[in-house]
Amino acid sequence: MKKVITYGTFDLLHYGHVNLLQRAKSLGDYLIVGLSTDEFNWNMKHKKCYFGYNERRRLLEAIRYVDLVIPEESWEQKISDVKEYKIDTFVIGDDWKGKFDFLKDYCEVVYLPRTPEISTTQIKNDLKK
Ligand code: C2G
Repeated sequence: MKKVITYGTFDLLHYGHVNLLQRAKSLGDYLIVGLSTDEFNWNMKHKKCYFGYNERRRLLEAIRYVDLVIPEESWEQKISDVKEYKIDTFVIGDDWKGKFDFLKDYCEVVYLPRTPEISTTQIKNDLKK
């Protein structure tokens, strides 16, 4: 069984996120999502989420491409996650291109093109108009 992992906040879930998850799953048989906790988002990513961790987790678990959701609590957990879950491929959007190349010592690293013209920030800004 080929196992894939990706990480993110996935707040105000939109089709760009789903496109990423669908392509990530197509690279293997089992997809794990490291979902940024509220604390990690606030303290390390300086993101204030609209939906809390449990709501965001519930939404992700409803997506057919997602097999398991685990908490992302630190930048440093990726290597141990890859080892613990015997991951074959790490996937993330190409806005992160190069940032996780250190994982190449442990698994395949794939940066996928982002879906253009959609982001949580844009949704929030558009709703303010
Ligand atoms: N994404 C995408 N297209 C968009 C928006 C997002 O492909 N229009 C992808 C991102 O590249 C990322 C995933 O969807 O792979 C989740 O996006 P975010 O929730 O914004 O995640 P991010 O804040 O980039 O967190 O340790 C890694 C971080 O947790 C990634």
